[in-house]
Amino acid sequence: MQTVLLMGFEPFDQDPVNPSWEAVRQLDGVQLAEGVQIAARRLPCAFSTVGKCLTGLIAELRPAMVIATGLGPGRSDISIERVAINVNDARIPDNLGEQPIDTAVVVGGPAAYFSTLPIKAMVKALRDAGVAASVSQTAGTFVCNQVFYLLQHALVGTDVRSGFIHVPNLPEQVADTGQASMPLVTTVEGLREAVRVAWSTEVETVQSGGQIS
Ligand code: PCA
Repeated sequence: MQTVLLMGFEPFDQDPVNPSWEAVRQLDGVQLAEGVQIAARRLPCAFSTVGKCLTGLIAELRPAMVIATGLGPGRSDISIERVAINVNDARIPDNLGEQPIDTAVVVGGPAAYFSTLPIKAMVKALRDAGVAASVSQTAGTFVCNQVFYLLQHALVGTDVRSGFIHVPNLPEQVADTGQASMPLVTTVEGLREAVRVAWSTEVETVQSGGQIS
């Protein structure tokens, strides 16, 4: 049996829930193809502990593909991230009260890593399935970007594909602000399709996912 490791985050910034974990937990055990199963795991939202957790999961599960997900407050669609950068610059403290500013994720590491997932094929498949999705050019500079960078750093040179997806808030999280949101059922279906396509796509789709600025 091969494993696709799919991760979501614990709540942060005083939110009682994190839709990334609420969604991926529903996909735990889902069979993607014959002999391929999703294992869903939750990550801590803390700069100092999340790396150990990530490498521990990779060592334990020996996954054939890894996708991490997190909440992107304000995102209006399933955002397939293109690039992780070697910078921590926290606007708010993490769940352990740490707020690194302009530190490296990996001292001496490359400036950035690209996702090794077929990000254009994933966006196309989600849109074809009626789920709003786009390529995102930045995963931010908080814990999600750190995890994305550490993930790509850990798997560079292997044939294990990996990447990161940001998901929107749940409607109930933004009832008082009117920010963008996506119902949980849509996020779950979007992530299921994203993982399925990431697993089964051998040749990336050629289609613009760019932005002017
Ligand atoms: N989102 C945050 C960290 C945890 C999460 O779900 C981020 O985008 O960095």
